[in-house]
Amino acid sequence: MKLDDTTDALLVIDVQNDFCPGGALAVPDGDRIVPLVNGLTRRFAHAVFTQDWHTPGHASFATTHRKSPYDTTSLAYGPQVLWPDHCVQGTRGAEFHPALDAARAELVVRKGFRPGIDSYSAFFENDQATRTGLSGYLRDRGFRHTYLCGLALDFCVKWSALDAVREGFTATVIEDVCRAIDLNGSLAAARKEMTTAGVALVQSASLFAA
Ligand code: VGL
Ligand code: ZN
Repeated sequence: MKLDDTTDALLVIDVQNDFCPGGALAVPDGDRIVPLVNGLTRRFAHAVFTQDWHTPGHASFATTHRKSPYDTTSLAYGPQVLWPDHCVQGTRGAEFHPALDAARAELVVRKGFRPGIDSYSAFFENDQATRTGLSGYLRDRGFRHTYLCGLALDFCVKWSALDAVREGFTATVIEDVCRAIDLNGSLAAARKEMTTAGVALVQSASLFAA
């Protein structure tokens, strides 16, 4: 596979303390990808990072509904998994992992800051209608191909990849530079959904093979 510096953008999804071991919504081995992400940001000419950025008492938090984490509830836009409180604006948990080289980010997209709407995707909030502005940004800059890595593969990375395709970009998920939550088979389901939608799943080594 050959990368093109003018049309290809790396999307680094939610590599934040709360998604790493010790964090509020820790993804198993989430921190293990950090050196690999740093390697990718040096190989790609352009990178956009996302940051899950919730208000206190956010509608996606179980505590807000006096329910248990990982229960499902119904919000105005449909079913919503309820999460432990995580990535609250301005907290340490919401910061990027300290070893992540975020200096290479040309744009940081914050998402999930509307108190009543969750936002897994870097492109649309979970109502599937409210835009983050990322499509317009990528188009304005002439990018056509997105390459995704980060946390979590079966939630924010998946939703971002599906929306990238829906918005007319190609999407390639760099699987070994992701980790999954894997809630009730969500990882296998995510792989299937992405493949069906035309998202490519690759290993990082194949990107740079001669
Ligand atoms: C995420 C659940 C809730 C993610 C964010 O980054 O995958 N998952 N908020
Ligand atoms: Zn979240």
